[in-house]
Amino acid sequence: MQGLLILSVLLGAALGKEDFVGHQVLRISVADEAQVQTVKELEDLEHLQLDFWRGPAGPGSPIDVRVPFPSIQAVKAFLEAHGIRYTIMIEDVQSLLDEEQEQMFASQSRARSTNTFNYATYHTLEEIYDFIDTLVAEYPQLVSKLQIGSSYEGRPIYVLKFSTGGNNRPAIWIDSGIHSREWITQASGVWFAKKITQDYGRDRAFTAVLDNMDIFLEIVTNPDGFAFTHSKNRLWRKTRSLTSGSTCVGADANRNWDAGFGKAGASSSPCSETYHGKYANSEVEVKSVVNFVKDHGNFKAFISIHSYSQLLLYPYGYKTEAPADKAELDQVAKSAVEALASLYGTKFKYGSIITTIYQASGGSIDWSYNQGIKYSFTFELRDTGSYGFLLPASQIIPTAQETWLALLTIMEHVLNHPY
Ligand code: 0X9
Ligand code: ZN
Repeated sequence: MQGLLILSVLLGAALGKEDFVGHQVLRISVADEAQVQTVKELEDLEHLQLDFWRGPAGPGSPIDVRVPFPSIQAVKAFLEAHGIRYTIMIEDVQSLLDEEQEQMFASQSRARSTNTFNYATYHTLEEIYDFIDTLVAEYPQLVSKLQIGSSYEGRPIYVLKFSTGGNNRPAIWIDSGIHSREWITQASGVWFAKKITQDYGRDRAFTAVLDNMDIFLEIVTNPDGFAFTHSKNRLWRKTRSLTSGSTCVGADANRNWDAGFGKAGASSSPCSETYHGKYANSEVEVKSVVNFVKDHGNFKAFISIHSYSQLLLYPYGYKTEAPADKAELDQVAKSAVEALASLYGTKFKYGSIITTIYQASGGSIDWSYNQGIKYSFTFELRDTGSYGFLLPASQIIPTAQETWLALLTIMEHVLNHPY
């Protein structure tokens, strides 16, 4: 095992991957609004190169931030000087990355069928695209692959269509991986795809869903970013588009939708992790979904899967006004998180984006909701910060299983409440 670890570290270095040696993830506990503002001052100091994994939101909600080794002393001194409490959540980010690489390396094998595919490890883009083709070949009556566009760097963007017939049936949209570093989401997407083929005709409730509705699943919504997380920087979040006049790459694809675009809760700086992009739909990965969903015209639910924090959220993110369907969405969310918790006891909070986390403008589910797709939800999967985006592969299957119960709850509700 030690040998494998050394090998993977050397390999990372040889391939010119960004290293995170000595980087820590701090959890900052902010007591009041003044402390929130103080932490936001830190966010504006670009030379510190801080990477906010969670928040800042309001007083009482924890802020998780990755601090590069050279900034650690300064950040800790700043927090202490202001009387702001913090704990170390991750001592050394690189050691988690090394373990992840080692785990992937130890379990690698080319699956010839989706039965022998290893759902309990993380996979590359190529492996996921191979999986998609294998699944389609195995279940041609149930699954087909649609290419809805090409990424900025020219990779195909695929959506899996699960359908038992009919003509443009009411449909459920599910996307994962719009933020490329949220690896648990693409891994869960792969598991959902297999689950659908297994449960159709066997699970009574799910069979009713698929007998009446189609499901469209976009597993890798940001393929350029995902490829980059494997080749160069495990913690890449944005797209990989170039911005003229800036050396910084990419836009936040969950700030680029035409819903409160450019309002508070997104950044106009191309170097920010929440850069909204040049204009709404400037990112082809967003525009491809927008075109597809509009052309289809019969989506009844739109579900975007993110990580982490264990939340189930509904609109809005860009404004405080409650959506017209708030009472119903809240009820559905409550039932969904109860179903989720029933399997392993994992607790999710639920509510609107802006009241539960923070103001976020240009988000996908605000757009879909404003398009008239009533059942618009965002999940933030495991965990609550012990590993954050670096969730161990041993949690992939349990995470996907519990999330599926919540998805099923939503889908059944959609089926039983036609509109
Ligand atoms: O900030 C985000 O985009 C999401 N959190 S994440 O840590 N995964 O980046 C929250 C998404 C809220 N949803 C929308 N604004 N649609
Ligand atoms: Zn995300």
